[in-house]
Amino acid sequence: MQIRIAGLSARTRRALVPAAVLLLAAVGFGVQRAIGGEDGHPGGAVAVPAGPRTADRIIPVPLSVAAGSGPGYRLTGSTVVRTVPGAEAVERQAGEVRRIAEQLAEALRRPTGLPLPVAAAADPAAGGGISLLLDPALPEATGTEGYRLTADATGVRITARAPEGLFRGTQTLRQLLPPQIESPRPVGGGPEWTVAPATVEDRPRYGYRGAMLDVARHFFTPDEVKGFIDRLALYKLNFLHLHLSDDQGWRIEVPARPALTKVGAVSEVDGTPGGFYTAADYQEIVRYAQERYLTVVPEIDLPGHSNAVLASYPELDCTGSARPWPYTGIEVGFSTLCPTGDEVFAFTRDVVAELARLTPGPYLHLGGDEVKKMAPAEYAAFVKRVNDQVVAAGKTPVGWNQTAPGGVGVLQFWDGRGGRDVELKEAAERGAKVIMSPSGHSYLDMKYESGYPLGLVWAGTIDVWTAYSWDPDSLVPLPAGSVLGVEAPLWTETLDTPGELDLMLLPRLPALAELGWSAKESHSWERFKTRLAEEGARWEAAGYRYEKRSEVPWPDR
Ligand code: TNX
Repeated sequence: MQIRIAGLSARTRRALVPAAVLLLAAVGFGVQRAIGGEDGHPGGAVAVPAGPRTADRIIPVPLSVAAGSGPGYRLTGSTVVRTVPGAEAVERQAGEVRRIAEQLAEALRRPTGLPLPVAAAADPAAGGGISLLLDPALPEATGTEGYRLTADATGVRITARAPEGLFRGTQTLRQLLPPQIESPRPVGGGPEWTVAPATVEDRPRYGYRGAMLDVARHFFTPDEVKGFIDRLALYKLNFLHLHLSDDQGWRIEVPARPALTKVGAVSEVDGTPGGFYTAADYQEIVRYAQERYLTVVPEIDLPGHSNAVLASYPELDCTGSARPWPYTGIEVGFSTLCPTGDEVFAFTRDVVAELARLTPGPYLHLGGDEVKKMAPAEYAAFVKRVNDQVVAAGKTPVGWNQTAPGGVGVLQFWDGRGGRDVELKEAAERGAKVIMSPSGHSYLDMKYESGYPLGLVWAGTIDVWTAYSWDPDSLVPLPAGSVLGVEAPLWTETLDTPGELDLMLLPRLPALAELGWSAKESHSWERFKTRLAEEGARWEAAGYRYEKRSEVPWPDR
């Protein structure tokens, strides 16, 4: 449900920003950090090979890619998308495979106008067309997300041990076609729809590859969130973290606590109308994400970042920390829920129960960042109690790295200042797992460079090179095996339209995606930026906005 009055949105006020952004990008101003070394920053122009897209262009770069020879496979009016039934054990997943085939066919039909019917093929060896095959005999190391793709003049074949792997393979297939394949409508006089010949073997480096959308500072409708999911799916991300509450707004209905949405959802940063998700809205987002093999991680930020809760239930404000409501500024750290007492934990229990009920995924994020008005012992005790409620509700708690003293088992690293990195290491030595979201590299709300019209700068500026040039396993010294993966948070204090999200996301999200998916040995800024340069045409075809950063050798630069 969106509370938004047409014409009053801050979106209107920002209408002039895109022009300014393009202008600034065109002038190519900016201070680049000086870095030496052969793979240094930002490098000069690199020639982008002309001609059809080839297999070495895929982002994130696959485990192994061999470009084939010959003309590749051309989609025609007689191309069929086949699902190939395999062993009995996998037949149970036949419905899921069929859905993946339908999704693929639908995506390819839109730009090509080809019929691309989906059919079950009796014979796995039957050539031609595009075939999707579950094959439990693939090496175990393939895992659930790995896949093998071969494309030659006779057809395209994707095999995987699980449906998820087939889906990831279909995202690679999209990238083997010309960029216009991303167009949501028929491409008149379009190109030949040829899949580049290739053999790809692929599987991810990390099991957790996420992005976070802050729907609290500015609300985004379910359809807008679906658009965000589309972008993540293309780069093989598998977690969507939704930041559902903060000082400026509470964004999910909790029937036992109706004031949270009656009062706490009415506005957002800048004072524009806010909004919230009903249970049905949220479940629709979860379903849409699931169909793209992304798991939703809901976050309720406690005990700080809680002004919207305090406005809704003033009795939870025993320290007088609330600001007048609605709160439309962007200061952090002032609000605090009552640290002790039955009422506050009855409240958190109600919220946790509802989120657990609505969320099929394993994780529930309890926030825990930037609490400036609680004694450390009180804070740790608070976190521990909510942590235990999450566990009792059958979910795995996740917290920002400050929650380490509260015993949270999955910690999202964002800020190592003030000895937090040491605290994190100690927690990891006790067995905690870590999701890497270093603010200086992966915060997509940081400006590309100073003077950029959108975003913040408190963690520095993040150009594409900075977003790409770090290693999740070694940025913070942690025991081997502690890192579950990576996540790119997109905070929205300064962003309130999908177009603005895109400008911050593209081209930096693919950098994060490659760090999360691709083998460490394959990381190379020189090669990455050349691959990235080809994505621009795909985003243009898709209607996505992106920032034409000067460190990327776009073909028409
Ligand atoms: C810090 S990162 C925050 C957020 C802000 C963000 C802005 C984190 C856990 N807390 O409340 O939105 O900076 O970049």
